Amino acid sequence: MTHALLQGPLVSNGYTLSTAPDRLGRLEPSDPHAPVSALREQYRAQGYLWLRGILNRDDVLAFRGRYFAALAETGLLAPGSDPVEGIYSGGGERQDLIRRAQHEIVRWAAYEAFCLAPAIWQFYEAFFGSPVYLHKRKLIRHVRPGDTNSTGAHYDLVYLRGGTDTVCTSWIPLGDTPVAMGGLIYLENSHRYGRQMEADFAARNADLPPEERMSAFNKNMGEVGWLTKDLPALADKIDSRWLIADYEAGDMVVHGAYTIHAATDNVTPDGRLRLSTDIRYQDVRAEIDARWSNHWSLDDML
Ligand SMILES: O=C(O)CCC(=O)C(=O)O
Repeated sequence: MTHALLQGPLVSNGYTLSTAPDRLGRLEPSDPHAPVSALREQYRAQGYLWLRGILNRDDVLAFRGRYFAALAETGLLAPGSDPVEGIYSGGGERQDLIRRAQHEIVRWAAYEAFCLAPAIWQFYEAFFGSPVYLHKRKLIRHVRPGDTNSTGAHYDLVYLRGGTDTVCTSWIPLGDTPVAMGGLIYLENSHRYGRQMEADFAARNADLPPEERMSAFNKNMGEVGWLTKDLPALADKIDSRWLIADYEAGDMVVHGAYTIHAATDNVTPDGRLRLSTDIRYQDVRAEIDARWSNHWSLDDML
């Protein structure tokens, strides 16, 4: 696969990210084979780990091919193209068929097996120092080139308040995902700020009935649980940098429940769809958010 280099500005939901060195930086890579004590320390300091090459590249690419092959009848892919490339048709795809296929894909044994790759659960088992639980609710998403809707700034505990705040998210690029394809970006050192924000929300949510209190969609929360779509303003507000990365198939980033992250638009000129999955792991003995015990569906309100 080729790497499309970034040729223009980085944009998210219509907001252009500043390229000033105090507003934009690069993710720090980690060696998945480093001693676990060093990885824990790096995670504690940074709020994330970018584990380069933790997964077998060929397995990841095979899964990318399998996903797009399953969408072959939807009109998403350029006619005659190889599913593993994931080249966008340019329009006219059937959203109803895509949704139906995605509901099926999150139930595939092959997807479950991918999420349970020994490299992943063994990493977490060492990292947590305990047996590991994988949440049943798992998300897989493709992003079309030219789509101007990207994930807004948020931290994950907003959606997982019914369980432990030591839960970790694995974001796995399913295919090479250079910056131009709009991979996940992190707000540097934001896990401390996220913790503070959650304490503020908890105070404001205190009078709500229990179910509403933990909802990402209650009256005190922003649009779909996001803090904002205006990524540059948030970086200014907390005087921080958005961290970007050229991800490769085989990489996995791990982030904590308070680490603020978002995504940028897929502006790759080569027409490739960004594909990724985001899935959650935790210590099996810690509190589990029961709302995540079902497969993802469009209307699950989480
Ligand atoms: O892939 C994305 O655009 C968002 C993923 C995300 O928010 C997460 O991994 O928690």
